[in-house]
Amino acid sequence: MFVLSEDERAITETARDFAMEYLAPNAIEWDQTKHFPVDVLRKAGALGMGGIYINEDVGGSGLTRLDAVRIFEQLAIGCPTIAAYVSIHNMATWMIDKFGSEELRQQWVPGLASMELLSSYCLTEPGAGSDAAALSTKAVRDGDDYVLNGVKQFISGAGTSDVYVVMARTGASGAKGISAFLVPKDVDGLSFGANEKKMGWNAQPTRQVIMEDVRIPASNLIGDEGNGFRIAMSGLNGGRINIAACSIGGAQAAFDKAVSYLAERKAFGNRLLDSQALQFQLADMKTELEAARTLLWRAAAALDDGSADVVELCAMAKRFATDNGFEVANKALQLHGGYGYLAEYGVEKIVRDLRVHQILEGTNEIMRVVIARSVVGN
Ligand code: FAD
Ligand code: 2MC
Repeated sequence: MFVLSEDERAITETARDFAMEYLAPNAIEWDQTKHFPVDVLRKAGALGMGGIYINEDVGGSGLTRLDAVRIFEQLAIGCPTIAAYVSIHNMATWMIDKFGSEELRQQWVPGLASMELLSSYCLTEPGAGSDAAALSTKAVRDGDDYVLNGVKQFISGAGTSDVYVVMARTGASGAKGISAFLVPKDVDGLSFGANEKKMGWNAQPTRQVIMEDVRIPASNLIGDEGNGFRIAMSGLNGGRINIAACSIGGAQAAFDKAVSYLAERKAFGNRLLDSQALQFQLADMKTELEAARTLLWRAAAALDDGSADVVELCAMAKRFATDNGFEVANKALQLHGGYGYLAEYGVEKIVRDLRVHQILEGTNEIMRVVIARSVVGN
């Protein structure tokens, strides 16, 4: 697992080359202008990055979760925000491929895998975030249709995405009353809130998704009625390790910038890089990144193998990589002195982008809830 085959190396290099050519040179400007680069996403799609672990019969790349986390790390070296959107798109697309009917798969997944179509994942609501099973968006069966009413909060890609994977209540309260639906963008009654003003993740939109008597065919149900929460959580296992990979990539970029900066910067008659105090900081940062990456690969391999402990391993990797990724990026900023605080050096953007990884796809407190359950057994 730790020594990459020739194919695995080629896949990682393709992602790195793409990130260096299309993401890194534009990341600061996209952050400042709040530009969501759909044209560049389509280029990623053409390289197979819209359906990384999607089945090949519907246009996916058929790769492993281990391949995916290596790809997301490379993309995030170029821009964590764009890498993270691509990861959410892969998660939503995978849910349709894995749990959707043959008809839904054939109709939607080829366009999503190529990123001609973009997708969003809609679980969170204004009144239900961490306690996702308390969601209140309703889907009521009416003949051959379902009619959806409710509001989803903080939806990444909303307003631009063509496809919304929406978790809504079809039954009693709690997790077992939830179902998953594919809601296309052009349906009547679907609208979007204002683009939120955020600390980071500025190169992708975050909006409410508002459903007022949205009518969709019953065939847009993903999986069975009452299975939506489990489907949503299964998607998030992969989502969590992918976000972890985005933190490692962002932190690696900030670390590399710090090393280059210290090699250039002179103070007290020497290069700052010659200071052993600073070298020790770099040594610890490098160790933390490598430890996070090792745990991440372990969790990804568990997901590939369908191991019994996959849920807690994904939660551990998400918690550990997003906390340490943020800390490493923040230390890299400090090592740049005052220049680290300036936008043009690109480090403060990484710190702002990585901060939210500790909050979304399940807060790091919720990751501890999940891990602790595996300890105490409930
Ligand atoms: P709350 O659940 O209200 O939590 C508040 C605080 O209490 C947190 O610190 C939390 O950790 C803590 N807390 C809550 N319960 C417990 C507990 N039992 N034990 C210990 N501590 C607890 N959601 C989507 O569905 N799709 C998206 O695309 C999406 N994109 C997002 C993009 C951005 C930029 C942001 C900021 C959020 C996004 N989210 C998305 C929502 C995100 O998943 C939620 O914000 C997150 O799950 C937390 O929910 P909350 O904000 O309601 O916080
Ligand atoms: N993988 C597979 N199945 C899971 C699972 C997982 N990670 N977590 C729960 N389940 C199943 C669980 O096994 C149970 O199934 P069954 O009915 O067969 O027993 C069912 O789901 C209900 O689970 P719980 O009883 O554990 O549900 P509970 O209400 O206690 O909540 C908790 C579980 C807190 C872990 C869950 O609500 C949670 O993960 N909250 C955080 C929400 C979150 O991550 N939001 C992210 C939104 S997306 C985002 O931010 C983006 C940027 C895209």
